Amino acid sequence: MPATRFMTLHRHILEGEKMHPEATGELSALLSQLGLAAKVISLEVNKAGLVDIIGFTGDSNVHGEQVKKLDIFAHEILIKAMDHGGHFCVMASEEEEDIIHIPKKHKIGKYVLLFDPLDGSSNIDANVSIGTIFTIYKRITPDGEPGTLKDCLQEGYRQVAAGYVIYGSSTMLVYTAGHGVYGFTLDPAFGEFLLSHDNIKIPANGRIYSLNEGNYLYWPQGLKNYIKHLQSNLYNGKPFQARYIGSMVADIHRTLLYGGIFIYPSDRRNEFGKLRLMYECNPMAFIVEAAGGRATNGNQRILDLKPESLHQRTPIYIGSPEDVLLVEKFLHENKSAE
Ligand code: P6P
Repeated sequence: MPATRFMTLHRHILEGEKMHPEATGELSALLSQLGLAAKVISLEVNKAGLVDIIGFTGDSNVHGEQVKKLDIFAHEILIKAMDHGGHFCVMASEEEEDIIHIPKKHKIGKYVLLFDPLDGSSNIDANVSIGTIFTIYKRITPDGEPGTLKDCLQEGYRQVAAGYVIYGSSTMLVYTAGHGVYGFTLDPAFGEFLLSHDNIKIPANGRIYSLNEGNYLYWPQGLKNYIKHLQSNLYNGKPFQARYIGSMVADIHRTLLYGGIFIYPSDRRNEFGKLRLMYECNPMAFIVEAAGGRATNGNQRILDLKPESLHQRTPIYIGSPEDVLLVEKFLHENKSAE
């Protein structure tokens, strides 16, 4: 029986804590709580396709409960699951313009939680994989006080843990607490996340490039040259492969496991690209770097970017280190051509 056969998420987090004396039980508790929220969201996401079939009216279901948009549902589940455990001093969500305060009746903790509750949810009707992305920081304002925006706007290298849940052919939770990247697959029979991908390492390079080529006209010249370079050459004697799901969690999950590069660039229409720094690019960069990969905005390491606002966007080039370094070379060589 493989050693990891019944390594649950909760047990793995506890074991991880034993290896790092500086860790407190708190991180384990809140990561396990996130796993619980993921199970609840997974249940709802997986039956979303049935909404029309089982007679939900779209506004309220057969039980008279209001059927919410899935991303609002996921947002509310995460808040309900995480706001009372006494772990956090403040939270922030892609679905909420401002920071989310911990209700006065709950104990205030020393951590900060930022999340994108359901990234790619516009794909749900086509049954395309979507995901939840989360990141955890330690607060930097005095303990005991309500957390502030300052606690939320920390550079990515200060993350304590980060992870994502991908709701696909199976539901997987991938996380890092800075010491390796671990993937857990939800076993619906047990209702447990079981370790399925131990200590994930991204390949040094890969055959797959992933970006929305529909925006070619607006790309920087260096990126056009890079993609043409890939299309004019072979990878170990075979053509490169273009794969683009249009769901960041799914595209980066594939990149993490198979290698290659995911790109959402700035372009002539969007100076900072589309993806959000604080709760999309930073957590993904933290995970990919922990797996031996690289993540930059074309010039600077994503994790070193100084945040200015909660929902700011950043271009992102992320994946196998050799592939990210190569696209950066093309971008730098053509900087003057912009
Ligand atoms: P485009 C989904 O809407 C999302 O926010 C990310 O998950 C995904 O990577 C990106 O947008 C896709 O954007 O412009 O290619 O449709």
